[in-house]
Parts: sequence; C-alpha cells; structure tokens
Amino acid sequence: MRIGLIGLPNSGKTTVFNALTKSTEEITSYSGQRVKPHIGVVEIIDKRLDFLENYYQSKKKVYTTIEYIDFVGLKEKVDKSELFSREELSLFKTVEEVALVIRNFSDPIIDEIQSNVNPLSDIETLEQEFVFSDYKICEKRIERIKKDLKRGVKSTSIHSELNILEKCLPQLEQGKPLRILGLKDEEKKILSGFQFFSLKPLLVILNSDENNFHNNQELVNIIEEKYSCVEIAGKFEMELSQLSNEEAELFMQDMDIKYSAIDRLTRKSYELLNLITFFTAGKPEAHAWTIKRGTNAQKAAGKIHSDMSRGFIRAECFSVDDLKKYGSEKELRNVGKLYLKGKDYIVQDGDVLRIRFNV
Ligand SMILES: Nc1nc2c(ncn2[C@@H]2O[C@H](COP(=O)(O)OP(=O)(O)OP(=O)(O)O)[C@@H](O)[C@H]2O)c(=O)[nH]1
Ligand SMILES: [Mg+2]
Repeated sequence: MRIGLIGLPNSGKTTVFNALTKSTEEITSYSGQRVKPHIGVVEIIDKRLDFLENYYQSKKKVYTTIEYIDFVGLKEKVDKSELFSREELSLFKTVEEVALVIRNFSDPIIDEIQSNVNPLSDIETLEQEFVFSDYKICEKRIERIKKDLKRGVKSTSIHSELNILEKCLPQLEQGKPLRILGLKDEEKKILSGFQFFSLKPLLVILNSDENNFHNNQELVNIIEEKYSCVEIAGKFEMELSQLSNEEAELFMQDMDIKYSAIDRLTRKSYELLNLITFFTAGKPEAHAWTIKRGTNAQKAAGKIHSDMSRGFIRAECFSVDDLKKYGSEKELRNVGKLYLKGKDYIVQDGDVLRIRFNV
C-alpha cells in the first residue's frame, strides 16, 4: 500500500515522514525548495504475526509494509501552474491514499511568511486546489468527447464516460470533492485514467504542537465530521523514532501516548481503505498479507501465489486468536475451530490460511 503525504509548505510533511519511516531526511525549514519526493517503507509490526512466528518457530517473518511518499509542499493559488510536476504526478498516480499533513503548531517564521495556524482553513484550501484541478481536467475531457461525437466517432464507452463526467462536473463546480459523490466502483474504474485528486481516499494528519497535544479533541471532532483524522505530534514523534524502542516507550508514557503515530495511522488507513490482514504460517516462514475486506479465499490465495489461486482446492482456516486460546492446532481440531473452507469463503481479519491447491 502506498500513502502520499501532501500538504501546504512547512506543514511538517518531512518531519512526519521521518517519524514514520525512521528516516533522517533534511527538514527544509522555510526554504520552499522543490526537492524530490522522498520514499520510505515501513514494516507494520503485528503482534499476531510475532505470536505465529514463535508458535511455529518460523525461520523467517514477513510483516506487511506501507510505503510513504513525502511530497514537496503545494503552493496555494496554483491556477497558473499545475499542482504537481510531471515526475510528482506520476508518483501521485500510484498512491492509494492521500494523507493531508495539516499544521497545528505555531512557529514565528512560518506564521509570518505564510499565515497563522488555521487547520480548518488549510484543509479547505487544499481540498479546493484538488477540486479546481479536477474541474479543469473534467471540463477539458467533456469538451473533447463532445467534439469527437460531433465528428461522428462512435463507441459505447465514450458515452458512458461522458455520462459519468457530466455527473462529476456540477459537483466540482460547487467546490465539492468527487470522493463524496457516491460513485459506483464501475464508474470509478472508468474514471481511473484521469487520476482525479479529489477522488482519492483522504485522511487528515493533524500535526500538533508537542506542548498542546491532546488538547485538540474539539478540533479533531470537527475534522472528523468530514474526514478520517489522526492527531500526531510530528516533531516529538520524529525525535522518538530516532531512539531505541525501550527509550521511546518511556517517553511515550511520559507524554501519555498509548500508541505510536505509525500504529494509529496504520489503523486508520486500514479502516479508510477497508483493508484486513490474514496470515500464512509454518516452519519456513510466518507471513502477514493485506487484502480488501470481502475478498474470498481463492482471491486471497492469489495474493500469495497465482498458482494457488488457479489450482485452488480448499483452505484450512482458523483464527490466530483461537490458536492463542486453545494452544494447538490439534486442540482447534478437537473443538471444531479448524475449518475447511471453499473458494467462496470470505476471509476474515486475523485468519490463518493454509491453501491446498493443484499445480
Ligand atoms: N513545533 C513543531 N514544529 C514542527 C512540527 N513539525 C514540523 N515542525 C517545524 O516546521 C518546519 C517545517 O517542517 P518540515 O517537516 O520541513 O515541513 P514540510 O511540510 O516538509 O516542508 P516543505 O517540504 O518545504 O513543504 C521545521 O522547522 C520543523 O521543525 C511539530 O510537530 N511541532
Ligand atoms: Mg518537506
């Protein structure tokens, strides 16, 4: 999964990126330089996988990963230029979720050169940039299609495309993102070539001052009326990420932070994108896999290897929590908690699967 960190200049994107990926990219401090996007991979530590590794004495353990991309700050009033450079745009296309990093810390210089802290207004500014950019793309495409139709171009796909675009345009005209238009999956698929900004799932990272962290519940509630939101103290979390795990835990206790930024962000992202985790486990390796909620066993098997999906016979399946509770696979069998499932079984979060397949 790829998540793009997007925001106004100096909102703390690189700081948050460093915190999440334990990187040490330079904090550009007011420079507004167009540096290249940073890319970093984070392992999603999952205690359930640790348990499985230990239980099966696996030789190898593979967590799922999230890739974060730290983009350069978006300038306001971009109507004269494009939102992103060509290179950034092609990276943005690969992003499954946008995480808006919103400044909620005061800094005399940033306050002076940009504006005072105003998270709600910043979210709105960015959203309007997305909407405006999408509007231009949408309008242009509609014109193009209409010209083609006039010229006598005939195709059914062009009509369905036009239909959907004409549904999108008024929404954008009213300044509303396409995300909330309630488009069906088939419709989104038809639009996928355009890479509309305002259609991507969006999560707000409220980057709060370390001294004011936890005092922003009211603000978080307001943001959550429209968006999924995680509050983090970016600068503090960045400092934490450079410490050893033990030291970091002590500091977190001090700050009354139960879960690290990465834990909370991952949880929210999974929720937003409707993702779950299943496992495969044995002596050679314990492996966590990410799939969409509602995926059936045959498709899930395809995540592991395409042969497993093609030759799928059945899946032996139990939940990692049951294994913990009953202590062994033998006991699971005795109490009827080890199931044989067919290809249509909908895989659940925390399932351990063993796929039987023909080659
Ligand atoms: N107090 C405080 N300062 C922060 C926090 N996050 C970032 N800063 C400061 O804000 C400034 C900008 O931080 P960056 O992480 O470089 O911001 P950015 O969004 O990556 O900036 P651009 O890439 O230039 O758009 C730096 O001086 C940081 O130290 C925070 O959570 N608290
Ligand atoms: Mg930066």
